[in-house]
Amino acid sequence: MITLTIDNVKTEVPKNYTVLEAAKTVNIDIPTLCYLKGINEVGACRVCLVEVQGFKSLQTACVLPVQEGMVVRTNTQNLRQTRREVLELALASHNRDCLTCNRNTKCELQNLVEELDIKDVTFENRMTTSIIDDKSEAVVRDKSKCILCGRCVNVCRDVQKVGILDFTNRGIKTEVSTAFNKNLNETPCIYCGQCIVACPVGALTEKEDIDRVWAAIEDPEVHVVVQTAPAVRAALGEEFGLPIGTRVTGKMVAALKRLGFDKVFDTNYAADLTIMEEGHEFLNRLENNGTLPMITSCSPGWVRYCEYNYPDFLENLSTCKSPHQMMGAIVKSYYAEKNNIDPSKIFVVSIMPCTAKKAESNRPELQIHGLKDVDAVLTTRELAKMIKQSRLNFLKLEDENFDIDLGEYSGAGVIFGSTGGVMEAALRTLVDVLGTDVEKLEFTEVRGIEGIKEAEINLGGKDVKVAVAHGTGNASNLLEMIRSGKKEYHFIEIMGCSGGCVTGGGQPHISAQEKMDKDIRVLRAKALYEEDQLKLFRKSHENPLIKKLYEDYLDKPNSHKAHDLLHTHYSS
Ligand code: HC0
Ligand code: SF4
Repeated sequence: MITLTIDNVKTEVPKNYTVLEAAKTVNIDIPTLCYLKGINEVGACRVCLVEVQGFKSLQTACVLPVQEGMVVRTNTQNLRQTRREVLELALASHNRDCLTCNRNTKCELQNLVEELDIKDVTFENRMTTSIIDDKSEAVVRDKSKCILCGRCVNVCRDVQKVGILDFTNRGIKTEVSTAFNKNLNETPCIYCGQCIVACPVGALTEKEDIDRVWAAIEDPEVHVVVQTAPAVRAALGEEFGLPIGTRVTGKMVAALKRLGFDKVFDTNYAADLTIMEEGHEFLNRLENNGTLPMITSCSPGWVRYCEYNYPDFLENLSTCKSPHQMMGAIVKSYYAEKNNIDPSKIFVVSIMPCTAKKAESNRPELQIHGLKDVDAVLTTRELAKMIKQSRLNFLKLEDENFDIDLGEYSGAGVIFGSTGGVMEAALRTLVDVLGTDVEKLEFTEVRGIEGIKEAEINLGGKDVKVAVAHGTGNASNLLEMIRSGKKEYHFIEIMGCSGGCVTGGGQPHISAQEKMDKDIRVLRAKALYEEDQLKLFRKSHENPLIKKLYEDYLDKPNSHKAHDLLHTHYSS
């Protein structure tokens, strides 16, 4: 341990701490801008400057290791003035259309400007017009807002192992760009949106689709059905000031009904359906020498990653459509027929924690009878905007239930939103179907935030090896081990984002300062595991509405009709 003094307060910290981390232990929040814990610790922006006794120059706290007897000052007139100058320089090359910016009131730069009470910028602004790439279906970049912090570069390269973004040019011409300055849609970007989540300002945002959804709602000819992904309920409340990971399922449903959607269904229902289809597909592969390991295919960021980087594993992907696409297909077939509604007059909206789902819904193979399964995808953040536009008092809304037609779901469906959840849901059903270890309900071996998790489960007398990876960087590590023969598995869950959908690219923004001492992956996942415990049915195959769907319409899992509606293929 190391003892040091920060602003006259003595503290003892582990010797691998930085001054920034040490200050936290005595409740001193040194301001930061480029810093993002574990991802971008580079001391580039120089907002975290501190004075250290014995050093002539100011030091950057985020990369400065603690030393025995160190004496640090974090809050002097000199430091406040220097930080102001550093920020003024950043503002001189930042398009300051704050009032109409997507990140207005949620911008880490704006917050610092307010804190340091900057009233004027000494330097001339050389960035007054937007430089926008909005060609992709999911992610929009505005270079005129970029402050060169490097967070997006590092998350894309090191966490996701995609490497679309990097610094180019030198000096005043430095910018973050793609190779050859191409638009994102001309690169192997997987649209995971992790760069959006990392960005402290409005340089990266999702491609919004709110107006098209409002137009559908207001069209009396159109029957508008909305569905919500598992992870949305664990984060939407944050947009209304609730603590991270507060579960707001009932309020979310009430809000959607007030917004004017004709039906409010839950993607969890379709998650249960996915388990029926995917579970049986797995058994089929296992019993008939099919391609193994079978790998889940419900995360479109991961599917794109596989298509671009590991085409030799495409055969391993489950042929199941992702749950929200299955829901769209069921709404435009079974539900439409049952309720005598012309499917061409149905508009399906998915509320997702994910930006890649926007592009997924446009894939030409994800259609039924020439109609898209899903017509529009909005992120959790976009839903919050619609609620705010409607001036609903979200916090005062009384809880309401999903519409019963396609709104019942099991606890297994809920946990899909966290890493390991799809695997656990599948195992709950597989052990029941195969008659082994039927008492086992919670598979904690596949829970948690370790990058790659493994378990061995006895299914009908056979030891089945499963693995779970989250974040495409971890997925890549796992696939490399399989390729080289170091590891062998039967069944694998891969989610494109670290933590699974709860930390998808469309979830509410949390500042880097808050992320320093909270793991939002854990807090939001907890909300889902709590909802699982509250459910009457906790296994997908026990969902009475899913049983009825097979009895009335699909016959049995993987039937001809189920294949037509619920399965797909991939392309390299
Ligand atoms: Fe997910 Fe899903 S769990 S991908 O993360 O499988 O986005 O929440 O909706 O479709 O159900 C996202 C979340 C979903 C789908 C489900 C799956
Ligand atoms: Fe990289 Fe994902 Fe951002 Fe694309 S969306 S640039 S893959 S982090």
